[in-house]
Amino acid sequence: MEPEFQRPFPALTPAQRYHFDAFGYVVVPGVLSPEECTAIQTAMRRVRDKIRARPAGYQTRPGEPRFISDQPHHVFIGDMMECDPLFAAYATHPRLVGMAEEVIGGEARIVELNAHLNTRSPQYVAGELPRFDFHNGTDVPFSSHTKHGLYHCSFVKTLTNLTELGPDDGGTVVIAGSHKIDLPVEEQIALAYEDRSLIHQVVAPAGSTLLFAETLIHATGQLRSERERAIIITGYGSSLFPYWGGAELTPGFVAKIPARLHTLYFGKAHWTRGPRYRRLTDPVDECPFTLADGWHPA
Ligand SMILES: O=C(O)CCC(=O)C(=O)O
Repeated sequence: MEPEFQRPFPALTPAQRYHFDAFGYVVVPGVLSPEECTAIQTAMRRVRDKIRARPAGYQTRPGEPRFISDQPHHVFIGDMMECDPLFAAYATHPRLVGMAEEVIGGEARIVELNAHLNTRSPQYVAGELPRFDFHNGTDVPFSSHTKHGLYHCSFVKTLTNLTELGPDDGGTVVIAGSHKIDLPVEEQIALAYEDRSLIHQVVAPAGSTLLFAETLIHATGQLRSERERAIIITGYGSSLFPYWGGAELTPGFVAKIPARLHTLYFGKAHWTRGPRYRRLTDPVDECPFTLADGWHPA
């Protein structure tokens, strides 16, 4: 019999869980090693260059990646699951799945996998207070619940920065605490611009993961430095969610997915969502998972 999908539970320390509950996000350092960050970044740049080299009018074939957005200073890559084994390994990284499940409060399925490579925008004006493209992915009353006093959200992202993020390097910005506030998003954004201490920005070493609830209002930060930012993001939903990350996976790829990952890739029907709940003081499961423990399709 095939072994079960081993992933940590709880995946966060009590302090990390408390931070997540208070602010709607937590930054977990050291999820990927420097070598893993370099390998994923190299694969992302290779994919970007390959897409850019396509002839005009190229029709993307099933299983091929595409740009969701293509600007000289910013590419947003979608449909990337099949084009490099490292991307699938990232989406199935046991520690990241464990973090997502802890927030969901049940089994996760992958709903999207994307990457961004960006440099300073040509619209950047030094000294001007930045405005951001703030949004959230789901609304508070529909996607939130609590258990044992802890907040859960049925749509979660694990966003890992593969490059160092200093204060000028465009780390993700969030409106802290907005994951629990059932008020119009536009009103909350206006208030955050009035009191910018509500806007938190990710400043973190490469290999850190921003784990956040998609009820949290967030945006790409303002990149002021000369550096390129590289991030990779998996969206996970409760197991009864559909996949909405672009084209369907190809039958050839689907045939290779091991049985232990079927719920993670395909979800499952009905409300049998595999509840997984912790209490705040439960200690973190310290089992050391690396990218090598993710699934690398041959
Ligand atoms: O670029 C970023 O830091 C944020 C990405 C984002 O907005 C998203 O994944 O929904």
